[in-house]
Amino acid sequence: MEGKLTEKYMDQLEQWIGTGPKTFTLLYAITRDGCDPKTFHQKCNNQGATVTVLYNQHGSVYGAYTSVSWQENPGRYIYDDKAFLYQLMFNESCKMNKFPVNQPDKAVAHNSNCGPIFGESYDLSTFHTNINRSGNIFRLNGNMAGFGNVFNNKGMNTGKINNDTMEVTELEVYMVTDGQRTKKKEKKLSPWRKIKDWNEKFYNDLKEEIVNFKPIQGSNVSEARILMLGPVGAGKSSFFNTIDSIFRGRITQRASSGSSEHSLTTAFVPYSIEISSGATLNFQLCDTRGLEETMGIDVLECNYLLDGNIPYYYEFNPTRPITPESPGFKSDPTGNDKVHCAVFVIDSTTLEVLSTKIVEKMKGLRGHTNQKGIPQLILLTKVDKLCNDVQKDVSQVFYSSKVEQSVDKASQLLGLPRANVLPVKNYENEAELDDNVDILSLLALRKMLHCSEDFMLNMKHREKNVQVEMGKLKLEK
Ligand SMILES: Nc1nc2c(ncn2[C@@H]2O[C@H](COP(=O)(O)OP(=O)(O)O)[C@@H](O)[C@H]2O)c(=O)[nH]1
Ligand SMILES: [Mg+2]
Repeated sequence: MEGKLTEKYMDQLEQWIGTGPKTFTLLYAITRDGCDPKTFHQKCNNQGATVTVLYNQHGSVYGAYTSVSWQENPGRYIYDDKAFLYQLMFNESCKMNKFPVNQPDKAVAHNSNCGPIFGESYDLSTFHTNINRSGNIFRLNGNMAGFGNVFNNKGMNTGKINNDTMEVTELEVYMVTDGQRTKKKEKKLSPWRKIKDWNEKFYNDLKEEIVNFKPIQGSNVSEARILMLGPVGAGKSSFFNTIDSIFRGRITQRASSGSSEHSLTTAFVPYSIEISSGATLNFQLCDTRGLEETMGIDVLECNYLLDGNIPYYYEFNPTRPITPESPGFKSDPTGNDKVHCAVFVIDSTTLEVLSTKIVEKMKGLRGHTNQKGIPQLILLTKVDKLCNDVQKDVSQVFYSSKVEQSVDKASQLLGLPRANVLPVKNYENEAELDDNVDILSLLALRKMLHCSEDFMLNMKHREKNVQVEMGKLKLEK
């Protein structure tokens, strides 16, 4: 029998264990073998390193790894400095966290009367009698009352790991041995866009890179200004909310999103992200009135936006576009006011039916943006709606041919390179964050910051060259 642990989660466990490729062999499953300490020991003793995986009815997956063989005796703690607790899913969403051991001398407890036990009284204990099944649920009599005693709980409480219940639908123990797995067919296919290993480390590195982002020195810019442009309902506000949620650690809704025929956002709103330390990140995502066939912002206004002429919180009025005489119009904008990266936001499910008028409008905007040398990207939203596999698991996005086709189409539509088309799935109906959604959005944001950086560098060099030229002219006089 094969277990329930998917390739993706084996990849993550392998990375956490950190000593090269691993194979996972199912030794024990309570749905198959019964939930009983005796059977657990019969199946799992003397098998070397193992990983214990618990699955509950709320869609949470968590457990622990130990590098030491299980034994019946001696009924006391065993030293294991490589042991860790972990979670892989919470409430149906991908949530990858490793909780390393702080006191290795109390990492595991071996006892003939108990199932797997980790930590002191107890970070995680599973069961200590025979447990009968009720329906498809096993009410384990262990607990996580001591979560954080021996393992570093990273400040999290058990509510966010096991939903504060020891009811499970399955508990599996896998033997972990060195060796390359023969991966399932889907994984053998190569992705259409290659990115680094999709795991917790990559996630943390991405986040750190974005937190540490600083505009190019000497460019006189204090933060990157990213302008989002696109039809109503494309997901501009939702993208900001998604990024904000990632850095706040919970779902947030600072930008109002929803459906309405005309644009919900009628002003020019620069959004900044504040992280838990109180620091503000060095970029702004600017939300605008949507592009509409007749109403919405027009090309001239967009030109002003790109040049930094339009004041913050300016209310667009489709019947009366802004002019240099309008109150607040910034006639002498600095490099800081300028837009450093323009992002066309397009709903991937509407690519086929986008009206030619809107496409023409976007192409017109692209022309202006090009002239100014401002880098342009396409944010292709709602890719979850294109492909079932992606809807179930966003980390499959670069393996999905439907998403790939959509990226190709978007790239052709606006005449931008494929690499500039960034597929995303925004939070829209979720109650909890999902690490895979986060990774994909952070990838898109990082690309926006890289492009802004390129533009700032060009701006800085241009300024320098202009000054040199002017110096020359003065000398010649
Ligand atoms: N399934 C799905 N829905 C999305 C996504 N992004 C946005 N939405 C939904 O699309 C609608 C319009 O989004 P909104 O952010 O208000 O678009 P805006 O007009 O461009 O600001 C809202 O109902 C969102 O919940 C996505 O990536 N996936
Ligand atoms: Mg909006």
